[in-house]
Amino acid sequence: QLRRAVCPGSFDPITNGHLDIIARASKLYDVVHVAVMINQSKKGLFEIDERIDLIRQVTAEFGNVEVESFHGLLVDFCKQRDIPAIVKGLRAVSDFDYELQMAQMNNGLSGVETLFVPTNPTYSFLSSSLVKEVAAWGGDVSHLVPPMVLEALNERLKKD
Ligand code: COD
Repeated sequence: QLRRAVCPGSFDPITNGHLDIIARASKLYDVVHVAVMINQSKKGLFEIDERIDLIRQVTAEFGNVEVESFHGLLVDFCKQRDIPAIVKGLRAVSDFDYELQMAQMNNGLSGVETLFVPTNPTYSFLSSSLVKEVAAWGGDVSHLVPPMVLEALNERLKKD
């Protein structure tokens, strides 16, 4: 049986920090599912399909990453696909409180385990929202996102 894990998130858009965690998970598991979780109360910069498209392109080289969106609870995504493990990056203690709560809630709901991977220190300050804010004001984020994402950001921000 294939060993599966999920890397969930909003990925609006995917950054080098996300990509590092997905790459490391893809070495530990046979299949890594990337779940773009739909949050209707949060209007993103990128449409769900655009996020999926970018993630597919930048993870293609790993060879064992499957990308899809999901509307609902992460534990239901896991149940439907027989995924026993969630892999999350931890940036700093500021992530820990909330991540611990979610891990305990998810485990209590369905028995799914959460595994934390310490972020590459190069990316410990990195988030999609900071990338969007810096890029919107014309700051250089070329070292923080894959080239394809940089292009998509520039294209999107130019239109607004
Ligand atoms: N370095 C390392 N890892 C990183 C970095 C970085 N610089 N940035 C992000 N990450 C990792 C983290 O593990 C993070 O959790 C994940 O990538 C996703 O990040 P974002 O910002 O794209 O996504 P979030 O934080 O908005 O994602 C929250 C979820 C969508 C995972 C969560 O809300 C969820 O599971 N929602 C589904 C509904 C549900 O089940 N709710 C109940 C939860 S108990």
